[in-house]
Amino acid sequence: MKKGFLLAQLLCLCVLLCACAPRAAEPVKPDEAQLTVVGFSQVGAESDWRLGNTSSMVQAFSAENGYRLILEDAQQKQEKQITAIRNFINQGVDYIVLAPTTENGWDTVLSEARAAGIPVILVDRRIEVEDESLFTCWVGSDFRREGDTAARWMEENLPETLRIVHLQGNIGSSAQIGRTEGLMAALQKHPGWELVFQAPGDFTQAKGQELIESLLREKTAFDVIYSENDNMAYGAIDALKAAGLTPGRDVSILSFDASAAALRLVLSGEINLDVECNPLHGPRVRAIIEQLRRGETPAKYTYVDETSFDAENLTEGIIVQRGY
Ligand code: GYE
Repeated sequence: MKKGFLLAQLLCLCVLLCACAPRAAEPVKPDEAQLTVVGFSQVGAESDWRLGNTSSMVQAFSAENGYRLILEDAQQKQEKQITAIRNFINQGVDYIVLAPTTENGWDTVLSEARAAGIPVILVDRRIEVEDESLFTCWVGSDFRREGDTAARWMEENLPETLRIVHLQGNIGSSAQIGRTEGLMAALQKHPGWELVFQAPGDFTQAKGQELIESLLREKTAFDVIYSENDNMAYGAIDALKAAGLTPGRDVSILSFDASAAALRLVLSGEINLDVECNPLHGPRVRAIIEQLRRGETPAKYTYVDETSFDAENLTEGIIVQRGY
């Protein structure tokens, strides 16, 4: 009986204490209805570059910044992007941001977005449309210039006789088209350069590894791998090492993106040149949307400033500061 009474008293005390205790400060939730809604159709999650790009967009379009981001991953399939854009239109988003898989095939769906009065901002890769007013503007990299940079490095640093293996990105994407054009133009100028193999590795590590493994199995001889992104280069490096070759020495490796992990391989000598391609577009796209909201007209095309890294100019300090 006494025990029961004590228990009841304790319980009352607890209830009282809980009621009086100051509440932990709850974060002030931004008013959902006030947020600007942005539908972002992303290519996929095929590479470190892409992951860096997605997280840059997610950070830039946070609720704290006044946005609600609807992110759709298209798994590298254009049909999925078209469906995502149609869903954004149905949901009545304020802005559509599109990172297009390939350059062609956008006229119809972008006409639908225009009919619905939703501005479309392109990021990263470009598109080919009959009517350029179907999109508001584009921000991204100069992929042809990136290809030319890699080719120039080969001219200046490698012998005049070269057997080249070319791992391409997804065929029809701007990154593939520009980087391939740079190499093709240089091949025309160098009779001693021979293209011994060329195939798409879809920007993935697994495909890069698979392609180099099969070349080594067939005993194809080559001196250089021109890999259109870092992830395919990682796969190529694994395949070379497994065959007892030293990447960067037995076979020169050129790559694109220059993510922190790849720059470490430049420092250790396994990648000879990495051409920078910056994925941190979130703040750039947000600045464009803010311009539009103020009634201003952003530049139709904005190129990001980029460089390239080899053993000559790369430092630990540069790698530490990389955001991707
Ligand atoms: O180089 C590659 C990614 O379009 C620039 O796509 C982008 C490319 C990037 O998968 O890693």
